[in-house]
Amino acid sequence: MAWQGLIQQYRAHIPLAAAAPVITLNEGNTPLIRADRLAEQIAPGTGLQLYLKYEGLNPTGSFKDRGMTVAISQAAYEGAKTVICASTGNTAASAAAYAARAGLRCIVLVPEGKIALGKLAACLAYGAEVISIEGSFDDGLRLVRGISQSYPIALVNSVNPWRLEGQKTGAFEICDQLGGRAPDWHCLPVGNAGNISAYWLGYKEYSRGWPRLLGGQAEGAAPIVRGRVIEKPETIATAIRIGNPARWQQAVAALDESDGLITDVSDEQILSSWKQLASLEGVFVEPASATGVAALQKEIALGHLDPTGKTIVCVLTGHGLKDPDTAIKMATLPRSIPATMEALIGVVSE
Ligand code: AN7
Repeated sequence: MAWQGLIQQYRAHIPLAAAAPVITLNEGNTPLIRADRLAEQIAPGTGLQLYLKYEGLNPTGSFKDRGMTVAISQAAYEGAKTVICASTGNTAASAAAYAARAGLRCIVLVPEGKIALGKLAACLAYGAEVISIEGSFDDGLRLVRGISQSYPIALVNSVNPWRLEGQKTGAFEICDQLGGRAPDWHCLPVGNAGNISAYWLGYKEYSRGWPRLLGGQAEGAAPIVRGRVIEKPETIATAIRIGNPARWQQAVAALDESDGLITDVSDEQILSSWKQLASLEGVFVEPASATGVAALQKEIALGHLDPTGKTIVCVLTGHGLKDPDTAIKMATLPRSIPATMEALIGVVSE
């Protein structure tokens, strides 16, 4: 049967009431792409089998749709009229889309000047009420947690357990796509730490084996790596510009249980992996999404992770078109030539 979204596919694993409406955009079922050229760059001659779980191909361009289909379905079932979230951008775009589909009012708080253009454009198009706050994501999360306690407004950040119920299905898909087994290592960016927590739930629940988790944080926004709140997080990877992750303890528990690692990578390392993904594999992601790959490269180089003969999955969390500004800033801009054959021949024969 045609794919109708992850609730339909995995309903037996998701504790939604039978009478709950299913608000879906047919999210999930994203490709697991073999990345041999990238593997050869980062671990030559080791037989590393590297795969990319391309979550940017979800309906609003990020992995957030997995959790949002469930959270908005549950909010609609509970009779909510308004949903709210704080966001670095992707949660906001996803909430806005699913809320539109469910006919709910949607309010999103974003950090002023620190949301990528594609995310803002999408939120506005979906008709969300976008509020720019003079502060960080962490300030926004504090505000929406407060307001949802005293007003009849459903909070759809990943502190909402229904979000994880949807996001854990990424682990189910990876196991299925690998022929019924978990990878040896599972690498991903860590911001508010919802996704790493959800993947670990998913692997445990699906029982096809357990990978070791490798989390990557940006150097200027690495509270879990440093073991302390970062008051003013900074990174070019604005999606993970988060200094006090809501699911911090759960992420640490998942890392411990999986015998995993968490490490920080510089913006330069993130952008280098971001560039390699596009130029070696044809996979265009937003910068934050390359953080898992950058963390993998770093840990292999340091000798903390032996890639020999291993199956390793990197989750690419958001699409490249989310952040066109960074892509253009990083690029050599197109050259201009006269519209003549002579000029073109001059270029191709250089
Ligand atoms: C592309 O949208 O927090 O560790 O408000 O957009 O589960 O937070 C985004 C997070 C990784 C980190 N990659 O995931 C938000 C938000 C991308 C992201 C993360 C985010 P979590």
